[in-house]
Amino acid sequence: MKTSDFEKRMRAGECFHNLRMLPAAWVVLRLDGHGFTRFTSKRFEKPFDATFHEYMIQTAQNLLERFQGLYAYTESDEISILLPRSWDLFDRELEKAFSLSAAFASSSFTIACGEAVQFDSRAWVGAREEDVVDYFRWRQTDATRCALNGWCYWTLRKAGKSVGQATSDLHGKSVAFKNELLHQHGINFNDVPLWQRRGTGIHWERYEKEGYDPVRGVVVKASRRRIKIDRELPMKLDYGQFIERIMAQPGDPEARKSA
Ligand SMILES: Nc1nc2c(ncn2[C@@H]2O[C@H](COP(=O)(O)OP(=O)(O)OP(=O)(O)O)[C@@H](O)[C@H]2O)c(=O)[nH]1
Ligand SMILES: [Mg+2]
Repeated sequence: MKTSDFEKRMRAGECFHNLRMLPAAWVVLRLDGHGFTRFTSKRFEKPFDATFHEYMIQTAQNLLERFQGLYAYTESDEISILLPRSWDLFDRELEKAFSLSAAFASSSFTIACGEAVQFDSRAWVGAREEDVVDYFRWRQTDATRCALNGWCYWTLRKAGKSVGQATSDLHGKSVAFKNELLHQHGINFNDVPLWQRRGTGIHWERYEKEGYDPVRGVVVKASRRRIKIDRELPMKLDYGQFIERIMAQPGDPEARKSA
C-alpha cells in the first residue's frame, strides 16, 4: 500500500476532527466538576464554602481570559463561558474547544486548590440573543433551586436526620414548604449570601487609563479593559438585560491577535 493511501485511511479514522461550531452561532462552553460530590464532601463546608467558590471564580476567570470569552458564570461546580459570535480560536474545532477547555479548567482549579481534579466540557449552541438570555437565566434558576435544596438538606442533616430521612422529608415539597422549614431552623433564605442563590458573573469592563506622552509632553487617556467580578448579580428580567449588555460588547480584537 502506498504511504499516502495509508495516511489517508488512518486520517479517515479521525472522524470527529472536522466537527466545527456553526459559523456565527452563539456558543457557551459549560465546564462541570467531575465527581465533585465526593471530592467536596470531606474538604469543604456544606452546603456552601466560600473558599471553594473562590477557586471556581479563579478557574472561570482564567477560562474567560484564555478562551477570549465575553462572560463567565459560575454556580456550584459548573462554569459557563459565553464566546463572541466571531470567536475563531482553534478554527472553531469542537475537539479542541472541549479538550482544551476541560484541560485548562482542571489545571487551573488544581493549581488554586492544591489537589488534582477533572472537569468535563460540553457546548450549548443558540442562534438568537434571546436564547442566550434564556440560557443564563436557566443556569441562574438552577443555582437558586440547588441553593434552597442544599440549605434544606444540610439543615436537616446537621439537625441529626439520616441521608434517607432528609431526602424523603424534602421529596416533592414546594418552595414555600422549604422556605418555611429553613425559617423554623432560624434561617431566612433571603438572607443567604447572593453568590450562593444567584451565582457569580465575570466579565470585561472598559476604563480610561491616564498616561504621559513624552513626545508631545501631555497627559493622554487610553481606553483599556479589565476583569470585573460580580458577586451580587441581578435576577430575572434585570439579569436578562445585564446579559444583553454583555452580548452587545465586541470581542477584543487585540486579544484575538495575540492568541
Ligand atoms: N461541600 C460543598 N460542596 C459543593 C459546593 N458547591 C458545589 N458542591 C457540590 O458539588 C456537587 C455538584 O453536583 P454534580 O455536578 O451534579 O455532581 P458530581 O458529583 O460532580 O457528578 P458529575 O458532574 O456527574 O461528575 C454537589 O454534590 C454539590 O454539593 C460547596 O460550596 N461546598
Ligand atoms: Mg459535577
